[in-house]
Amino acid sequence: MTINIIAGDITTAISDTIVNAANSLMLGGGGVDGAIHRAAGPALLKACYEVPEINGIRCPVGEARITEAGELNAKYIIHTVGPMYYGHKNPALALENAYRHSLQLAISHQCQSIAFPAISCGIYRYPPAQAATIAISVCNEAAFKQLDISFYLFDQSLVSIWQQALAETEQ
Ligand code: AR6
Repeated sequence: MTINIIAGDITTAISDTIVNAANSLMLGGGGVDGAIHRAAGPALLKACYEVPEINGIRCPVGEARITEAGELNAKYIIHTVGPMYYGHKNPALALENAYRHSLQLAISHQCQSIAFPAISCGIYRYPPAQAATIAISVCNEAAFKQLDISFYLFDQSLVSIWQQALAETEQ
């Protein structure tokens, strides 16, 4: 297993699966969600509409859903919904679940590589250092050892924070 930390745009990733930080409706949005939908094209939106919905919810917070990847260099997009940091009663557990369910879906679809953004660290305002610790610790679980995991992080401050969290697990 490898964990790579990359400064850059996740829509440029070449990976079996790319994770989207979506919202529960799963029909696109701002941030990385908007970027992924723009780069993937209309096939991704169509695939999202086909995901079963209950009362406007296709993917509850902390869960994950898988679709095709449209024009992106991936077999699949895994859509997960992180918590809004302010307002969720247990944001740490919800973020942990978002990572774990994404990794489990990747494995159950025979993926060898997976690319993540910093789930919840934008519009949902999760403190990045805490998010990084959770992200790295779930990725290090024994069940995911066979995966090559990459984090695509947009700004340099997040890259340093993720590198620090990774270094702490290697000590
Ligand atoms: N590649 C990699 N990282 C990116 C990219 C990109 N192209 N674009 C933004 N980021 P956010 P959230 C970073 O807000 O906090 C959407 O509207 C960004 O700088 O995209 O989970 C959804 O529909 C930040 O570090 O996701 C939801 O409503 C990180 O990705 C809501 O936002 C996550 O920021 C989800 O909020």
